[in-house]
Amino acid sequence: MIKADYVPGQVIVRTRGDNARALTDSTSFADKYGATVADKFEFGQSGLFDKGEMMQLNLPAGMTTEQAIAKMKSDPAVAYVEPNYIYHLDSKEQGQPSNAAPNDLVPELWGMNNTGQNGGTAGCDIDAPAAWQIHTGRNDAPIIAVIDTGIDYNHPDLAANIWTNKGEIPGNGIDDDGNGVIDDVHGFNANAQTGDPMDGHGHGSHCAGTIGAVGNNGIGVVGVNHHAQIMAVKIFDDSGSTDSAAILRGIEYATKMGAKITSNSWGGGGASEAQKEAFASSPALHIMAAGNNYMNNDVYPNYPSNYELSNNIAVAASDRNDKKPGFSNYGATTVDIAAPGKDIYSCAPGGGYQMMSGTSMATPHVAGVAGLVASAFPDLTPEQLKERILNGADKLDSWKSKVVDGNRLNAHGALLGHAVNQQETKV
Ligand SMILES: [Ca+2]
Ligand SMILES: [Ca+2]
Ligand SMILES: [Ca+2]
Ligand SMILES: [Ca+2]
Repeated sequence: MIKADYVPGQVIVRTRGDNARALTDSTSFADKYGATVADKFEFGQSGLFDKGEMMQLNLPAGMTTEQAIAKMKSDPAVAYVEPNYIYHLDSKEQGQPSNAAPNDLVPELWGMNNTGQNGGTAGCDIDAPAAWQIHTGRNDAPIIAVIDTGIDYNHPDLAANIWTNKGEIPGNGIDDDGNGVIDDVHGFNANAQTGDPMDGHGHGSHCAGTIGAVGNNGIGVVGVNHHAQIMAVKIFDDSGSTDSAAILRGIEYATKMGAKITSNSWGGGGASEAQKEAFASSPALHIMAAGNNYMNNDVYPNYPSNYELSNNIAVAASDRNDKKPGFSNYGATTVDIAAPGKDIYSCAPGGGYQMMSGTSMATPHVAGVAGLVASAFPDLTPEQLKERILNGADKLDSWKSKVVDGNRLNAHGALLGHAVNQQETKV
């Protein structure tokens, strides 16, 4: 039995090579099972199964996903075969959008700067103002890809910080840069397979605002980065659904177009060898939500955050008093860090703002700090970037049994490369 939800009648297959050549090509492999190739994915650097191919197959009528997996598993040309799993967003609640916000570092942004407003505890924040005294980001900084529901790239508090594909001429119906996507000016819609990643849902724009809403522009909110290059990679449709194939296309695009950091506020589904390989082979740091199932991920694994990779960070949500909100998953060994993820105020599509909660909102705080550090120190490897973020985190007793080393994100510490608060909530 396959435990997680998946798209019926489809599989993701990875074939092998023998170092010199592929054992089969995708079309003859599909033909052998009466299937058709729906998509192929290129992840060059893993070297795990030299010369093979990763593909999405549509199975013939009458063959179930379970039957296909059972058959293909015994095929010597197959490295692995798995369902095309279905994934969901990791946000909990959604407030009403509001256009009212007089300036940038508004009191709603307790995660950036907590002085005890609105029932919070002073200091339970990421020390953003201290970090901004060191660095505020750059418009030519390393690219941060938001792999989500898309981004409202016209939002007045985001537009200046959205990545632009310089090789692509907008709106001419031509794939000018030859990357396989027509008119992909600000990113890719991996779900509909078009060049338009506009957000019709809200989740992705909210995440983008936390990473890099334009700072000091007199409107809305301020992101962790005042200036940034944010790439919109839309894997979810506007109702918030997606599957493994769209996710693979999204990771493939972000990698190909040079993203150095990816922000992944989604999960569910099952353990996917294909996704693990995609993340592992992508030379970026991948920030991943721990999930909102009230669960201990050490016992009940959550994906993608539980993949054991050198280049990922799993993120739990903290609240304005440095407590764990009930919904947030945790894991003393499988969750690396906590970050603000309850009552987070950020951008909404159409130029507005809204409050949302979830490990979905914690993840872009970490992705934002990763972007800020990468902007200040562009030569760091993903592993070095990860080390700085974890070393620079506050080490809090309240988080010790819940995440690795009791880490709660600190932007100032990440820029300095060492912890600035060992236990700031002690009374
Ligand atoms: Ca603090
Ligand atoms: Ca293109
Ligand atoms: Ca074009
Ligand atoms: Ca702003």
